Amino acid sequence: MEDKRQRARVQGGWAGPVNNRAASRAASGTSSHRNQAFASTTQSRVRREEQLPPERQFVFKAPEEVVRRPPEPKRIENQGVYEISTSPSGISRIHLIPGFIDLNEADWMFEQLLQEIPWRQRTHIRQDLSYDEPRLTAWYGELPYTYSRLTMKANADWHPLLTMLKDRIEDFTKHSFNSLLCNLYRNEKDSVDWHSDDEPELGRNPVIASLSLGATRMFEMRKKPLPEENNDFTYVQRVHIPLDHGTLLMMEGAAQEDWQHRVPKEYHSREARVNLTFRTMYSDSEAMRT
Ligand SMILES: O=C(O)CCC(=O)C(=O)O
Repeated sequence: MEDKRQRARVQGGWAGPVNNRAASRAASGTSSHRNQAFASTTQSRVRREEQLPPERQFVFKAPEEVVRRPPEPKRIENQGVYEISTSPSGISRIHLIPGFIDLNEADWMFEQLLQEIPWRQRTHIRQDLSYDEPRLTAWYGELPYTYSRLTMKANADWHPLLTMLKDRIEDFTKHSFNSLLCNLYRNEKDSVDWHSDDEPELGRNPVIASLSLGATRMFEMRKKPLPEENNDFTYVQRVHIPLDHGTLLMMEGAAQEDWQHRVPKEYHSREARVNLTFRTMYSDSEAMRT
């Protein structure tokens, strides 16, 4: 037993008996003595292992480690229809149409919207603190629009260019819209934070048509985590879509129920960008039926 305790277990087999003279020289002597002692024990161990039948030789297997990594964001930049997920609430679909408005037209439309839309700065109140939204907005439609406890009074008089764009988008998409949220990002510091367009007045599975003019900005989407993830977004699926001058983006199906989106601030300077999101708003009782 004593002898056993003195021996070290090495790579699955018992090491040979310690060479006492070499060991005591190694303990008290110079480093070259110590190296010699180490070499001789290693050699005797290798010799011993060579003598073991293969089934008794130790084979090192690294433990299978479960490493969980956040998935790489999927980048969507080409024209097409993309099913970005199929559950838990059904199919979430993105339809991207770069160049929906050609560049020359997009240039004058952008200038006109910049000058002629009644852009307003809105203020939010969160935990009794008020702060300015990091962008300017305007709301068109028959009904006021409430989000983040802020109600926007509707502009009933649509600018003729907005009516023309609404008609063009309706023709192309075969969906009709009665409301429009206009966003003006003055520069790279303007943004919109993570949210879903899931207000009850939009009904279930709303179709949102979003037209971008001006500077290219990244539109980011992230999937809402399952309940067992306790609201932790670390490992959720992500989609990045660069939205440039004249691009139309459609979000459909469960894209609001199962996903959130944002336009983050940028670290490099950006010119202004106008974004128009066309939607359909229902009165309370209509929304209950959709
Ligand atoms: O500017 C954008 O592309 C997105 C705007 C947006 O998320 C919104 O109006 O709800």
